[in-house]
Amino acid sequence: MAQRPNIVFIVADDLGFADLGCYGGREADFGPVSPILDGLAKAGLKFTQGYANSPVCSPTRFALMTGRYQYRLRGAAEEPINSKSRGSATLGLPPEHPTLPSLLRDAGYRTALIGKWHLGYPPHFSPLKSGYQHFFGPMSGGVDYFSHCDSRGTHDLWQGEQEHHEDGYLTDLITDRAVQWLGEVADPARGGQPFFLSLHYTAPHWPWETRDDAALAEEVKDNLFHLHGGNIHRYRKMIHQMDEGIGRVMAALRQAWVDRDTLVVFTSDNGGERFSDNWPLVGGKMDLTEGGIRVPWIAHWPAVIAPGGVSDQPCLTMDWSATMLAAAGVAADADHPLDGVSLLPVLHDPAATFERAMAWRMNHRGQRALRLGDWKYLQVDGHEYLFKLPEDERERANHAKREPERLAAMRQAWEDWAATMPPIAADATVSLGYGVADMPQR
Ligand SMILES: [Ca+2]
Repeated sequence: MAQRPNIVFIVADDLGFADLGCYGGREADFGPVSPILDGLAKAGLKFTQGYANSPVCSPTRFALMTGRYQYRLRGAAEEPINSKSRGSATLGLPPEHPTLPSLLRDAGYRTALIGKWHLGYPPHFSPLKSGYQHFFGPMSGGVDYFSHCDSRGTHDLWQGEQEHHEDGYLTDLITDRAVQWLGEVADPARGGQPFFLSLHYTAPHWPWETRDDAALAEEVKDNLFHLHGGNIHRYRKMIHQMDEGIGRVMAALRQAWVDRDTLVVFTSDNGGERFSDNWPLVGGKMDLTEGGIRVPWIAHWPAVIAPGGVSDQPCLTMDWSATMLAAAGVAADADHPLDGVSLLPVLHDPAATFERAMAWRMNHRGQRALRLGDWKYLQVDGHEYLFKLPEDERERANHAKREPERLAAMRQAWEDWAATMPPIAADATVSLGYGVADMPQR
């Protein structure tokens, strides 16, 4: 049997489709925003039609952990899980549910989550209860980069299930811990015990703080959404400082002589927020227009992936969960079959694309979406749209009235899919950080 790969799965938080240079992003005033990630894309495979399972944080993370449509779990109906859920026994990832890390752990992988969890609070939920052997990071959806407090002012940095206090800029602390952990697991990995590292940065999520902005922590402590601050310059710097961290992680893999046999995947949990560049897409976080769900996907694995590839394979977050299990030679749990489809054949041969229907729904604004081939069905606030994406990624040319039969067929396909999922719970919440009273919409 071929050697099982190590896996490093990197998630950025609220990073938009075109925020990285390799996805068409502009340079910052200090130069290229993401030279490390651009280099990974160049040396690996870049996906142009990759999506997040949801346009908001925690639902996407449910899908990543389970390899299944997140709608199957009650906690994922929260858009997103908010800090009021602390103490809830319902709103989180049930510990008994098989997960990507638990399946890999049971197959002999060493597992760690370094970074954001956002899938429920202890004592009922935690990374250690769901398959990770090691955890360092915040449990909630957003924390200050310096005080490590959430939007209600509660300190939220953890080492395992113990609260942990440490000074430092969270992006750098996450990088430091990742490099340290890789140092510990590299030798066993070469000896045949591979590792799985989930590296979930909180960057470039609000508040708008770079490494040099410690003084802002006091200013934003009562308004972590930071509605009076931020700008594209600071935002790009936050991405850049995460990119630097990823560079240090890649260097650690090289120094340990495990980079060739390590699958590194990079993505974002949802589309970009207020300072993001989602060009040419419309919408952002919380929207099922492309800007809310289309995200970067970069895969780097020198032993398998030829450099410089670009793939138009449509894919979703949960497909990558299936891909990682397939790469490790690990089967899904029989009682929890995957909705995700392995992309391993595409990693071996980027030309080996296949058809992939993908569906979404949101409580927020009653949104529904289905992508099949070139076409996308979309419903927002009761209005229906039909777009031919390769011709119009910006979703401005609405074919709904011109092609009523196709519209009806795609609506029916969405209904058929939705009938296989539990309905949205009546008490599910939608949390918006801001509205038109805070800043004008387009
Ligand atoms: Ca997010």
